[in-house]
Amino acid sequence: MLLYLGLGSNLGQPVRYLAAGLQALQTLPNASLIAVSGIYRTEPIGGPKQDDYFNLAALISYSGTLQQALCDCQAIEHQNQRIRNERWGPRTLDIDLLYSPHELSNTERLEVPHPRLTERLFVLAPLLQLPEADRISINNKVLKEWAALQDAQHIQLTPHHWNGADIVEPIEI
Ligand code: A4P
Ligand code: MG
Repeated sequence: MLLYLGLGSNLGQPVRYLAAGLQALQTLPNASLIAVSGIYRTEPIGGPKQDDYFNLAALISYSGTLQQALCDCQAIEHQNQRIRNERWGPRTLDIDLLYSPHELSNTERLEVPHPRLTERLFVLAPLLQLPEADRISINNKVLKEWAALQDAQHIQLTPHHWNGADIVEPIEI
């Protein structure tokens, strides 16, 4: 199945954690990385006062169920020193299952589409850079319409990008 993921980090060296997350997804035997968005620096939404986040979205092809994908993503978070304490608190690596074109889940342990996807610019902006994302419709609105409804949330595209193996900054000439 095709699966859109959202990655976020705001502890330690966030860009390194995002790169480690993508590299780990790439090495999963049952997943392949199809596309990665740009990397955004975003103001924290919710939770305590905390540092800015770095967020990106990725499209993977996954052979398995959504529940198995959640387990795989949580294992990757765990390998990256993710400690769960307060909700919406700072984290080294968060991997959320955002959307799958053919799969739904509506349990407490797993809600796909992600329940807060439509109200967060830090998710919508990177997601909209991925293939076919402009066709995703949730509650009768496409993602661009949801993005236009948001109050200003400060987000900024960084010069970092995924080169297929790592997240790099363009070299200045
Ligand atoms: N869970 C249910 N549905 C899903 C899903 N679609 N994807 C369950 C992933 N997990 C899902 O998540 C808590 C539980 O949600 C999981 O055990 C899983 O069974 P968590 O990652 O342990 O905790 P969390 O991330 O603190 O909670 P939550 O509610 O997922 O938070 P969000 O919504 O992910 O928000 N601001 C900026 N700028 N950038 C960010 O990335 N992230 C958050 C976290 C807050 N503010 C942010 C950012
Ligand atoms: Mg999460």
